[in-house]
Amino acid sequence: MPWQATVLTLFPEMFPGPLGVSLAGRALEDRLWRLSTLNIRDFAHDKHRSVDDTPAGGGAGMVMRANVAAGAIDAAVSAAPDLARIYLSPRGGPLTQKRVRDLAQGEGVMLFCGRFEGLDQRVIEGRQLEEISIGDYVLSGGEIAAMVMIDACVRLLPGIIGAEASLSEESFENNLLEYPHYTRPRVWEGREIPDVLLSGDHERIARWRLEQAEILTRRRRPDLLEKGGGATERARLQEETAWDGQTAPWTGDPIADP
Ligand code: 4GS
Repeated sequence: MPWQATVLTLFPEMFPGPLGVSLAGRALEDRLWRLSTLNIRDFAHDKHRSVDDTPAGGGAGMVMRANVAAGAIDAAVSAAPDLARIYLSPRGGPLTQKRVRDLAQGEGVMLFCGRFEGLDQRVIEGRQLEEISIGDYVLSGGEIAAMVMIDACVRLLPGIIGAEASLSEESFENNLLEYPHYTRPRVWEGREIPDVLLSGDHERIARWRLEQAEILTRRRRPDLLEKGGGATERARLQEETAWDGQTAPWTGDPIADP
């Protein structure tokens, strides 16, 4: 069975939306992953099919009803019992590349998209939903957050990106922001591609890129450096240039550190 995303939403017509084009869209056509939506409103009981009600204790806005939400969740779980059960919410733990990697390696995700002020707390607890946030801002609904999560997972599925290296070198896999990228022409509006990138010296290029990544990370995201940003890259480069104790294969003479 391919990786599965089941989205519970009041607006199923929003899907696949952007997930239907480019990398994710092609992969969907190729059946490398599966998308299904459930309309939460189909689980409403009353004749007005209402899904929300006024908040207990008063206050602004509306709350998604527990029984309606639970009906949708239970239907999704009985169709696909082994998916991670997630409620997208700004109260959740932050979505990280590590969580994305783990989710992409599993069977798939069931994503509950909230609208209004939120979902009755008893459903979150009673159905053991994991709350995840895509960032510290407030959306009008969980659908776009769900698309963000699905997109981040799908691009990691086996068979989707050819170049594995382009995945392991990118931001957050190593707690470093990415080094700057360039392509032709060499000069554009008077701005040149840094000479080192045209030198053909792969060792120097690797060092320059690491240095640029570290400068950028220190300036913009010092919190990533605290988490050990760039440690593995520094170790790798160190190893590649650890002349100490090496001997020349042709004479056996010790090699002086250049
Ligand atoms: C997020 C977020 C979000 C919160 C949904 C207010 C409608 C809205 N979901 N990460 N109710 N940030 N959800 O803003 O995941």
